[in-house]
Amino acid sequence: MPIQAVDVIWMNGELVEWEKATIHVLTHALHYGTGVFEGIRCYETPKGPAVFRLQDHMKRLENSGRIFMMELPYTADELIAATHETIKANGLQSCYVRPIAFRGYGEIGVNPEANPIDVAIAVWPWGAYLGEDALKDGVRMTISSWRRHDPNIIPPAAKVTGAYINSVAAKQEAIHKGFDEAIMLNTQGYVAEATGENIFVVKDGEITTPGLSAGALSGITRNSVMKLAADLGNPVKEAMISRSDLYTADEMFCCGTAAEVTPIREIDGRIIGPPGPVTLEIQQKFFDVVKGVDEKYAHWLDIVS
Ligand code: PPE
Repeated sequence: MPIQAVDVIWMNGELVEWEKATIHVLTHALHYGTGVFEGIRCYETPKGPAVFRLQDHMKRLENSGRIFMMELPYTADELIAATHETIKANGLQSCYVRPIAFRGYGEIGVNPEANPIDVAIAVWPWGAYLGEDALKDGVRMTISSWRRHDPNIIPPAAKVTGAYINSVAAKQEAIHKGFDEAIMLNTQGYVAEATGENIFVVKDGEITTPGLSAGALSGITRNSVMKLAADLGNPVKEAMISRSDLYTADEMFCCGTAAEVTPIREIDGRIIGPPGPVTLEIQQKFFDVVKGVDEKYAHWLDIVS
C-alpha cells in the first residue's frame, strides 16, 4: 500500500518535517529487527476524528517493549498526547497511525543495550489494506508453506519488527501464487493467524478463532469482534482450528487494524462463497462502532480534540 506523505512526523518529542524524519543507516533496528510498533486507525466520527482503542494499543506497545527489555522513554499517556498532536498538526480527519520504538544509532553488535531507544509516531491517510474491493467481496487466501514463529522462538504477543520477516515470507509466497493473503499454521500444524490479521471461522452458525496460545497476536480488533459478536448473541469460541476446518467453513473472515473486518471468499481453491450473514453483521457493527454511529462503545473512541 503506497504511503501518502503528510506534513510532519513526531520523533523523540518533536514534530519534524515529513522528509526530515530520517535515521542513520547503522541504526540497530535496521540490522537486528529491534523495534516494537503498533498500527492504529483514526476514524472520522460525528464528534471529530477519533482514534480507536488508542490506550489499548499504547499498552500493547509498552508490553512488546517489556518482552525485549526495551523500556520506552515515554509513558503511554505521553504517547497518546503525541498521537493527538500529530493528527492535529497534519489536519487529518481519518488516518492510520504508526508508532514505533526502536534501538537507534550507537553500537553495532547483537547486544542492544548501549543503543538509545528512539520513538516516532507517523500518521497518513490509508485506504482498505487488502484492496478496495476486499471489504465488500472478500479475499482469496492460501495456507502458507511457512510456519508461524513459535512463542519460544519469537513471542507472537510482541509486535516486534524483526518477527515480521516471517509474515513477509508468507505474504510474498501468497502473492506469487496469485492469492491476496496467507494463513499461517503454527509448528503443531493448527491455524495461528494471517500475516497481519487474526482469523475467524463460522460453521453451523458458531464462530471460532484460534486461541492466543495457538500463536495469534492478541489483536485489538479480534478482541473488539469478540465483544461485538457476544452482543449480537453469538459469542466466539477459542479453539484449535485445523486446515480442514477452514476448507469446510460456511464463512470466514479476518480482522486487524489495517484490514478492519474483511471477508474471506476462497481458500486454496475451496470456494467459501460471497460474504455470509454472520460476517456481514459483524462487519457492519464494527464500522458503526469505529465511526461513532453506535454509541455503546463510545469509550473505545479517543476523540482528537
Ligand atoms: N496479527 C498480526 C500478525 C498483525 O500484524 C496484526 C496487525 C493483527 C494480527 C491484528 O491486530 P490488531 O491490529 O491489534 O487488531 N497488523 C498491523 C500491521 C499491518 C502492516 O502491514 O503493517 C495492523 O493491522 O495495523
